[in-house]
Amino acid sequence: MIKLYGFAISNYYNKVKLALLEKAIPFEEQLIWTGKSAESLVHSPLGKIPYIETEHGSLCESQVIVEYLEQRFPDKPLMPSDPFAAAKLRELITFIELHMELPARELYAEAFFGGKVTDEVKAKAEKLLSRNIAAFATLAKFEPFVGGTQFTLADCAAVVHFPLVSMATKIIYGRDFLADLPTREYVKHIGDRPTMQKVNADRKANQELMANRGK
Ligand SMILES: N[C@@H](CCC(=O)N[C@@H](CS)C(=O)NCC(=O)O)C(=O)O
Repeated sequence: MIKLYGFAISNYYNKVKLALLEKAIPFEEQLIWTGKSAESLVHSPLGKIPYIETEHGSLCESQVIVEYLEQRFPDKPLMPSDPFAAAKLRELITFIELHMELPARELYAEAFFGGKVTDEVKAKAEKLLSRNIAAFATLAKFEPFVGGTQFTLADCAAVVHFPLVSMATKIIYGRDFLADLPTREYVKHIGDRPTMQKVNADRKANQELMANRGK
């Protein structure tokens, strides 16, 4: 049985969890609040979550994990068999994660965790996000899924990352940088799926658990 390590507030954790649920792969969740324990560092040397344990060993990096799941459990495919069509979806995932979520992540300390981010960091992220989101808009389809007419691994990424990019930019700059894209409707539409409803319900429960931890 696959074991998924991490916590359900994490967007990257939820990306993997959504793929597992969509593919109906049996799995167990193992709640860890940090990937920095000595034991976790063996499985995820950068101390990041999520990671999974399989009977062959452990894997970290969410995209590596979902691609492994896709190959190992070919039933209920979340990627097309055509190499070019699959590559176009990976292109979208790279844009969303490397060029949108990662620059937005620089803002999370202030946007979500009560910290402070320097004006320099804010200015750099603003520049990157403006350029990168405009570029992404030329690639994304929303027909109704981010890569076309089928739900794919690109949706597992998009639906967990878009809300954070929107919220962080709204809080820090007073403007949702994704406002010109139909991401709200898209996230709502994916939110109707029973799999996403479970991801969201577990995320809320995990948020409450986290809030009560210090009490
Ligand atoms: N590229 C990684 C990113 C994972 C990631 O950034 N996870 C966050 C939680 S959402 C984390 O573990 N942050 C702690 C850290 O970076 O030290 C992936 O795709 O799995």
